[in-house]
Amino acid sequence: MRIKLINPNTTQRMTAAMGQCARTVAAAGTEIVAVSPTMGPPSIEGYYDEALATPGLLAEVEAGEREGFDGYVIACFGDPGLYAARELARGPVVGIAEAAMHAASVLAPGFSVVTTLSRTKAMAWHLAERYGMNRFCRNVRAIDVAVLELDEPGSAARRAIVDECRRALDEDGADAIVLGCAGMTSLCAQVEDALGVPVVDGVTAAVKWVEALVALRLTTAKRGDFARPLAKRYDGEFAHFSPTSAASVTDTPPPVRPLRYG
Ligand code: 5HY
Repeated sequence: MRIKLINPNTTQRMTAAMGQCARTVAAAGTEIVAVSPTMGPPSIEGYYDEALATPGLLAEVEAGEREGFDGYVIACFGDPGLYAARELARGPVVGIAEAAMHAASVLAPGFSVVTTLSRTKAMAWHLAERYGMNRFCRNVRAIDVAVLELDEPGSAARRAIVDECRRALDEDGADAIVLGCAGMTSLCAQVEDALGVPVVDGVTAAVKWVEALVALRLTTAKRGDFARPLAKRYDGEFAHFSPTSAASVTDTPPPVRPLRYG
């Protein structure tokens, strides 16, 4: 199977790091293609960044449909454009916040999110609410390190993440941690070793979730909310985003695959 992992920001070194981590957990028959849009913000650290990252993300999903991808990961903790992407995709589309929160919710009675900037904490709370995770999410904390500083040589990010996680375990009643940034994926194992509790990275959690759904031949429901967008002509710079009524690859039934039960 082929999974497209989309980093909605344009920073290629982050995309490469995510792709590398994704491939360490992918099954033998799973190809991971990690991409970034060519247009948009180099990092997503607020609602404006997120809004302007979404068109490029959706262009990558539409391209993925033409290229025959079986499923998608939206590799940004705000899960930008998730529902719009599901309108375009035939296969499953999973956001890393969604995957990480659900995974943590079956590993512990409660988890805390540790993310980058304080200004994006409310975004994580909104996602917990949207995903029905409020009863599990004990707190959302931030280390106030910029997304693109996480992997800088000599960065204090790892230490800052571990220290904030320790405060979460001591003060929030959390028994597990959700890493609140795709840029933290490479640090997950080190943080978990330091803490001795489950630390969930959304990039790898989302990859395995999409892989499982595709292996079960489960696809996005193409009726109701996630049906293809209604055909209309968009104006101006967005004309090339105009949804068409032409039957697209998403209108064709998924390929028949033997179920992997044996
Ligand atoms: C992310 N921003 O995962 C988010 C993290 C955040 O560029 N990739 C980004 O702080 O919301």
